[in-house]
Amino acid sequence: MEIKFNDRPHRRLNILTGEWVQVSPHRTQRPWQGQQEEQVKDQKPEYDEKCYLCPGNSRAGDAENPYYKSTFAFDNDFSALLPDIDVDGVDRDDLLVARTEKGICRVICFSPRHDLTLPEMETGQIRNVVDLWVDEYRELGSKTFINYVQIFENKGEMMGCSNPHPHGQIWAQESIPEEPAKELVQQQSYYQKHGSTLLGDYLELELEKQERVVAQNDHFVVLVPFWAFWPYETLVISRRPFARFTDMTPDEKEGLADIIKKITIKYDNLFNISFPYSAGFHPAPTDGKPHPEWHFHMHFYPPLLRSATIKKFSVGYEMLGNEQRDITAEYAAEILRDLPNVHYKLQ
Ligand code: H2U
Ligand code: ZN
Repeated sequence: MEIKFNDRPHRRLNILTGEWVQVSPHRTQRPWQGQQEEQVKDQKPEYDEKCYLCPGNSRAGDAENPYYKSTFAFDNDFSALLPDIDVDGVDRDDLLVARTEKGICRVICFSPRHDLTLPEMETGQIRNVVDLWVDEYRELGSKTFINYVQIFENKGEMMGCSNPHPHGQIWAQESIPEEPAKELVQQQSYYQKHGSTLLGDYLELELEKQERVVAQNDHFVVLVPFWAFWPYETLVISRRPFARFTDMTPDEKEGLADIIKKITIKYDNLFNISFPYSAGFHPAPTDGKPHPEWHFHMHFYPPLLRSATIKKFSVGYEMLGNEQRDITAEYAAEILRDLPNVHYKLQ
């Protein structure tokens, strides 16, 4: 079953959220310009005395970082969520509705080195980050008031990242946030109907077709989803349908580190820059339910469009009407797939 209207405006269904994306491929008939930036030699030092994440430095308040050698996690000094608040709520005639929300925010340093990013770290070092994510998911998720553990990374100033030191964040909270909540509904209804996971069956189809697959290893596949919204959006799907960070075998943890390295190298090689994105995991909720429907995956949402400086703006029609994209998912996948697997700084 092929799309016969790939040169015409059409809509594609995001099966994970149940929302439609408008695709307008006829607007980009122009060929890929391959526009790459001058290779700017990064001037960042291995250690920055002014960085609040570097080993031994002080942070907001009077907290001080240890001289960590691998990874390091701490409670966010400006946590958006707090664990110790009294439960309260209002509902004024279905018109003014609110309730308190408990949670914990953490910051995760990926490396003591100020000048590295995930694609430039060794797979073994990324594996240490994977192990930390697993530990944090287990520990935070085991608290009775934590029903979802959202692990993510904002990379690059364009994404509002405040510091180049390689780091990510975790927001763990009582409610299941909106995005995973939509995915829960979609995955549950598919599982009830078909008896298999939505992403497992989707992955099988994509592996048959190959046209949207970007890279893979024995345990994970990274592809541009059929319904991608961001120009170079990708989805990392586990081959085995498991639900949680804590379900991963040692080999799968290794595989996750490897696939993260693979896709982030390709991203950096797209414009020969440290490629900005927001990325994060969608594991099953930690609400004590079994979640046989849930299929572990990771999203990469990069904002860049045609060059290192041209950003896709999600405004106008997108704010008021519908998400929309020009280049097709297939086209983006082809570009990413063909990029070198060696980081441009090492080429
Ligand atoms: P970004 O990933 O968006 O750059 O955020 C970094 C986080 O680090 C941010 O949430 C926290 C901020 O609250 N932070 C500390 O916890 N301590 C500090 O001393 C500075 C920043
Ligand atoms: Zn630093």
